[in-house]
Amino acid sequence: MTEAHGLQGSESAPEGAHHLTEMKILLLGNKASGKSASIRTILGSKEPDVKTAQCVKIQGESAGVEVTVVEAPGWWRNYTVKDGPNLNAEEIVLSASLCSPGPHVVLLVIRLDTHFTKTCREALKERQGLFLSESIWSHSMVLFTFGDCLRDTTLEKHIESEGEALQWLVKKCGNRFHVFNNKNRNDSRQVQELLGKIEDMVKINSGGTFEVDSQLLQDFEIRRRRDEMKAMERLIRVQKQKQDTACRTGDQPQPELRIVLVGHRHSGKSSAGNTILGSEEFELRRTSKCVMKEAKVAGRQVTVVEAPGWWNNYCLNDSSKLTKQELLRSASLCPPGPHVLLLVLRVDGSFTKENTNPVKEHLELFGLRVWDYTMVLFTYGDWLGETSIEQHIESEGEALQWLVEKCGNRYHLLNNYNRGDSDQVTELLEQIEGIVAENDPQYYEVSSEILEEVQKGQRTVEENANLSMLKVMKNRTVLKWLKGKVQLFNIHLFFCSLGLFVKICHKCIVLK
Ligand SMILES: Nc1nc2c(ncn2[C@@H]2O[C@H](COP(=O)(O)OP(=O)(O)OP(=O)(O)O)[C@@H](O)[C@H]2O)c(=O)[nH]1
Ligand SMILES: [Mg+2]
Repeated sequence: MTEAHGLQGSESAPEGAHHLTEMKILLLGNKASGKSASIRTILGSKEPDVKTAQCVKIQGESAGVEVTVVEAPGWWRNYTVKDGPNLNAEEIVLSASLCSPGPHVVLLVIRLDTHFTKTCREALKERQGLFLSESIWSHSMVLFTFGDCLRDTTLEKHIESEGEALQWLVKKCGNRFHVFNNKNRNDSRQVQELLGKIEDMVKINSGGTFEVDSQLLQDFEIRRRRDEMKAMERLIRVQKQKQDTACRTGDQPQPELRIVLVGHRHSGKSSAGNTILGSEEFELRRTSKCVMKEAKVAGRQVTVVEAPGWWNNYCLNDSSKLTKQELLRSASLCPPGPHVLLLVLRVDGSFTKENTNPVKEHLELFGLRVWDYTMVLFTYGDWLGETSIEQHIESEGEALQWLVEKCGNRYHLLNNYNRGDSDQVTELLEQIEGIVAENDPQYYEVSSEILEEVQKGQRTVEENANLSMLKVMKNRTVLKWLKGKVQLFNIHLFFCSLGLFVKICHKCIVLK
């Protein structure tokens, strides 16, 4: 059984003696911190795990108390607000409006089994800061999850051993904390004790809830509605574009499609390649060279080339010669040229002004015409949940809108974790066929200058590799020769010493 601790210096209400008849709880925490599991523990429900992209409100009864629990979507544990998409920050603030007039408690959910670093603290502090009120801290409590990992130590000792970042947080929450073992849902005492601690806190706060500034909420709601409208307009525009091209092309699929995947590192290029081809063709590990795979997909012969990614935010000058060389080579690997370049971008991160130049510079290596053949391929569709990709584009702001427009308003969303959804691939292929129909020539022709540059670069790389190989071999021969010499010298030294030794012995015998 998990021991429940917390609220140092004050007794929590005894079991079953709750005075509040209604309790509003808001859960905040990074992704996979155990928010949904904790809600199931509180309400004794058994719903399966789903990733929460939007805030979720669940009502139920727990220990005789009417409980409203709201879960705000999480963030990557090391991501500051700026690193995450705007939608995530918006949802966090709007989550408070789901428990009007405000939550009695904000539970900051933290896993016990992973180190709580300073970066984690900053990320959490920034989310609390979104509500623009210091008073949120007097309504906050740390809820540790993974209580089963505590084993034979106490929570107090864990906090002590974790270091300054966690201690700061616990102190900021007025030393209020509690632990859940979400694997042991039958242990109702852990829930009883949590509700007791919340009641005690509410008493200290004179029964009040944490009320978010209504103007702030209103501003967010207005912004949300504006983005929803713009998202709808974009969607209508895209549908019209698709209808127009369908009219021109008919329903005939292209017999062959050639695709190049480009984007920054870890953007999901290999995973997207696998989703498109319908099997694990690409290894999910970094390669410094292009990889080409092909398969029959929905009646078409599809070739996919993955170009090595550049570091996010690296301008062209920062990228290595090899990366640039391979980027250019990717287009020549599917002769006579790719029908489309899919620029892979993740929807679980932000896309700001700082990201535009790196993307532009790397793409324009192919020449300015490249934009006619480029389409944005968003990955991590699972993180969007119910939110449409159009809403993500609108809420993310001008930089992403600029990029999408630069690609002629062509974009598609993939969830690489849902390989069973073949519709997402067929839709993508149809959209690529639309691009083929619009473009003349139908594929991106690699210009002779670029080809020449690629060949020249390749020759230089090969020459350099040969030179390095020769150098290594030469060094090895010299080393071998030196080793031989050292051995000879050692043998010589051995016999000299032996001679000396025999001479000394001889002298000693003579003297005796
Ligand atoms: N949840 C989720 N994870 C994804 C998705 N797509 C990719 N990933 C994960 O993101 C990580 C990076 O994916 P990769 O496909 O290797 O990315 P990449 O762009 O090929 O990476 P490099 O080749 O190293 O630049 C892997 O852990 C994938 O499992 C997605 O749609 N949803
Ligand atoms: Mg890859």
